[in-house]
Amino acid sequence: MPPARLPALALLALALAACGGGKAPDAASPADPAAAQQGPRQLNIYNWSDYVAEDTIARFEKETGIKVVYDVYDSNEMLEAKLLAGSSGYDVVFPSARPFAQRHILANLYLPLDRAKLPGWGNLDPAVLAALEDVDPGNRHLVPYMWGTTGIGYNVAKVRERLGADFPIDSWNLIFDPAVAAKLGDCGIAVLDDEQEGFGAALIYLGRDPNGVGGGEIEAAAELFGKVRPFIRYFHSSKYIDDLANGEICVAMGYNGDVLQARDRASEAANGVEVAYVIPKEGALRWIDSAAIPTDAPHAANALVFLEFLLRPDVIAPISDYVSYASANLAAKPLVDESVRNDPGIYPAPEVLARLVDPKKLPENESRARVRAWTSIKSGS
Ligand code: N2P
Repeated sequence: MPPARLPALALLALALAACGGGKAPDAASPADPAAAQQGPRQLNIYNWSDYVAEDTIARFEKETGIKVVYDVYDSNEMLEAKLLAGSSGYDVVFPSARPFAQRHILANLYLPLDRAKLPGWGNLDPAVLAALEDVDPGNRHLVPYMWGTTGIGYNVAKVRERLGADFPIDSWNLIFDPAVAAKLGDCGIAVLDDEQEGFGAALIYLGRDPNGVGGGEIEAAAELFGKVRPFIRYFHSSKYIDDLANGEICVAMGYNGDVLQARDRASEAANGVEVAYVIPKEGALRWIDSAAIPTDAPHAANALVFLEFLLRPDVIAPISDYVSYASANLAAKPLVDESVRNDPGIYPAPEVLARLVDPKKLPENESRARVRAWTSIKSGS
């Protein structure tokens, strides 16, 4: 079944994941490849929601005979909480590079990869590997998966109706200018429930460094959110996909591929809703998500089999097509659908790429202060 298209199932999966249900250890370890062929042929994957194609998991199970337990999350914090609690039971997880995978590697939460088991490694884009070098020196732990941006998804007709046909839709002002947001509040503005994304976008809109520390960044972002809080319908990191597609909301701070999936869902449903994605002119955060094997993975050998599966161009290209994200697999690019390759929301033009900012690992006390401030921003207190 495709978890990517079934929010109710996804929720169930989250609940099951919370109970740690359904996972049994076997004897497999990366040091013992033969063990991958024995014992329970299982693999426990914890991935972002809406992040594989409909048939990806079934295809892997059919080809390898390994049974997959597939759970989903919609924030790095959920993944991190599981990893830090220990014994998550997961064999493959997909953290964003900064600061998450970076601090997980420092905390020895991931196994070094056995490259001998990953002959497809050479398919990866050297530029993406280089961009991860500071996070994962020597690219020892992370297999880069997809990368993208956090920008604005919107309902073309509803926004135009409220702002006028000539109003340029190219700025974070849709969310952060109280005069603009006030006009859109009635049709619904959604914001990611993620302090890195929330602070990042607010600081970029203010013309400040999203990684800035010690210059009153938290206060400035909180003040900005305070002005538009009455117009924000909710903070959530995945609900906006269906809501945009159904016309339930008209603006969302969102991940590029998720917004484009909303666009595709609307057009498949032929419901007359047109969804578009824009990387604001002020700039946006860029992120890179990777696959990694937790140190205590019960089926680590099977995890390597799955990572090698993902490294195959014939596997990753259809995933890219379905989820509307750019993969880190250079060899797969010619196989990716032309409409995806030519979509500037997926492969931005060089001048847009130049405006993207990588989040950085902030000092611990700053991260904690942001988390606290984010809670009050959301509650409007
Ligand atoms: C997948 C969202 C992944 C992007 N639905 C956030 N890193």
